[in-house]
Amino acid sequence: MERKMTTEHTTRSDALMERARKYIPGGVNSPVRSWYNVGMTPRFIRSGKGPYLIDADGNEYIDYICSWGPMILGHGEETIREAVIAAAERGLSFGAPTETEVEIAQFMSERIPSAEVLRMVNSGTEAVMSAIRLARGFTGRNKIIKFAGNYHGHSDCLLVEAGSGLLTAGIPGSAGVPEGCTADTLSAEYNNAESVEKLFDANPGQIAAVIVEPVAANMGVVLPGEGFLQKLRTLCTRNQALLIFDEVITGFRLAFGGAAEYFGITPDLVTYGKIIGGGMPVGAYGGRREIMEMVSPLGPVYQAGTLSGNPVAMAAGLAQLRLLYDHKEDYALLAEKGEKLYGEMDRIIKEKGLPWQVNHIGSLGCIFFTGKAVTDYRTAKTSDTEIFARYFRCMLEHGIHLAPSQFEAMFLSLSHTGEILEKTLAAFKDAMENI
Ligand code: KE4
Repeated sequence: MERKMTTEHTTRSDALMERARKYIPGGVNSPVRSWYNVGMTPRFIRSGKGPYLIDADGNEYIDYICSWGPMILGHGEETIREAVIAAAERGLSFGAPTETEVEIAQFMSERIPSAEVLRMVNSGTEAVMSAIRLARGFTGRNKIIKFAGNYHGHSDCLLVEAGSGLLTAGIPGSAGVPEGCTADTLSAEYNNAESVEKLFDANPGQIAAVIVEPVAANMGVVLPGEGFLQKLRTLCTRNQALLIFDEVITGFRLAFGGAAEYFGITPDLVTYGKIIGGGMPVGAYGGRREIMEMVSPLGPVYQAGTLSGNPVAMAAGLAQLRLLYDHKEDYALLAEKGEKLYGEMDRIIKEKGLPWQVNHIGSLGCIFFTGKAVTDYRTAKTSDTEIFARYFRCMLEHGIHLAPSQFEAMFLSLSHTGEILEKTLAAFKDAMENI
């Protein structure tokens, strides 16, 4: 398709962005969509189908954001669409329990060992915020350990050396968060279990939980080193603290049972988002019954939400989870696609004698423009974000829609065929020769 865009801006996206900036901060409803750090106007998307997005000017892109993870089956999946329409025809929201909420909770509980009981919320942020409050309520302790470069949504106490949009903007925290909110948040080094042990030793009997992205995907993609997650499991058990797996990205992506299944580690609490909503706003947190029964109305840990368990959102999420469960062999297919795409990217880099790094696992991956192996926040930050911006712009010229930040992931879907991957690799090869 002939590309109808200027070297700098697409006409309608440009006009829409100018209008948007009048009414929405930075013209976007989530900072990382602003494309500020790559110096371009974001493409306003009109529609999506499979691996493709169509922008406001009718340009077509191969999409590797996939709504930041939810669209693991590709855009516009028919079964999910039909489920949403059928649910919407019965009404959008009742503020009362519905059968679909029971169905999705039972479906997940019966298949996810670490989520015997679950509570639905409306975002990953809400899921993590609630899980932290629950861990504190259950243990009677206040301190939590998180990892530099991990991002768990934007609740106050977790905006400490966070990843994703904060790392993109080069800010470790946020204005408006009083010191009191983060005073009990301790920051450890990803892939350094000793840094966690030291915090436990320095704060005996005070740490409620350790929260971790079992595969970090908000400082770019950083894999857990051999034994790292197991050591966290051991340290939490030894210190009567809860291990929280933030599986908002990895949940139902690395395996149907997420990173917990993939690495064979059982967390005490798990948080979900993205894929469990099938593209609709859904988050959830879950754990064993004795912990989850601390949550209101049963217990003293309060948490609530007007649209939690929204029937239309539940229908979308349940439809997607059922498809993933019924075709679990597709996880091997996703991994094959990942191996082909990211493995070939790595081969091209090496063939050209470039120092860049490709980290990947399953359908998640990313390129770091640094010569250092990227294993944590410190090494991720050695990446050259200017080269990333040039890479991003070159791939966009080839019609490849990437996350607009060095510190995000590429998301593959089942709809990314071999031909799509070949086109992407051809664009990547050109980018490696010309940025
Ligand atoms: P949401 O509140 O954005 O649904 O989820 C927060 C969250 C929690 N935990 C993890 C591991 C996450 O990755 C996220 C959100 N992910 C980012 C992408 N890196 C969302 C994109 C955005 O902020 O627009």
